[in-house]
Amino acid sequence: MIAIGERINGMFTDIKNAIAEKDGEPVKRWALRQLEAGADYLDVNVGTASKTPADAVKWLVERVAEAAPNAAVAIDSPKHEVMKAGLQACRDSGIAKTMINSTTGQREKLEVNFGLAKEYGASVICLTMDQRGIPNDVDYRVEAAANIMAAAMEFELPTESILLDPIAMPVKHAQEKIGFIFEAIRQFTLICSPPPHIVVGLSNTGQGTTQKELVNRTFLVMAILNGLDAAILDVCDAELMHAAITAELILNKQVYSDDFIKAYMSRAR
Ligand code: THG
Repeated sequence: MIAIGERINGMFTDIKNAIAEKDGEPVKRWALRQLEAGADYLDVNVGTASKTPADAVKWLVERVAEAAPNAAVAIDSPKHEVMKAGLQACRDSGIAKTMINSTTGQREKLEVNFGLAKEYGASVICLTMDQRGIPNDVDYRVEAAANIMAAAMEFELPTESILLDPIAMPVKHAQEKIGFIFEAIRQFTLICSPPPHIVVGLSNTGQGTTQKELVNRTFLVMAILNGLDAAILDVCDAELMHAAITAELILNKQVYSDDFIKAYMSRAR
């Protein structure tokens, strides 16, 4: 699984305060802690924590690079100027492996973000929605996904550099629609060969529940069975990571050894 650490996000109070006070320590701590816990990428999201998000994302990326110059970074923003500033900051501070999180499937957005992907050699998370808004069923998601993959081919981006996101929602508020996500994931795996990666923002699902760790963990295992191979998640939740690793093992995507958790953690990244 491609594990994308969710924790450097202005939605969390410590990161919000760090941005406001220009205190790099919490950012550096979370960078190292998440990498230690098995993160392949660190998601960097200013959110609403700053009135000058392009400056704030640059500052966050620089702090991550100070702590971990070999880390891979996903810039998480819907705003073009923030995305561009984040990718440029990665380049300037020596971070070689980058990801765009995210674009929608709207033609203008794809043109802009696929252009950035080529310019910066970044992979791209694509939300499977377009100008029609948040998806409510399977067919819309799959149609958006097919359009995205056709555009990726047109822009000569390899399928391995695309991550389709079916847009996970909270079980608490959209219980009857969760099944759509699994069906969409199954259909995404059939769109082209080799298939693109498939990712969700996992913590969306358990949001607001009293047992969010259990909800997130169970959802993740079910999604992996259906073809999910990436997630933006709490990599520091060891039970969550161990469940994901074990699900992949049972599905024959990891080689068994008596120490399979340790083997996964020491994998090349
Ligand atoms: N898809 C993509 N990117 C995404 C998302 C997605 N990025 C943002 C988000 N969704 C994924 N990241 C998070 C990070 C943290 C939380 C949820 C999603 C989270 N919320 C707490 C909760 O669940 O209760 C509250 C946070 C707090 O402590 O204030 O943990 O879907 N491509």
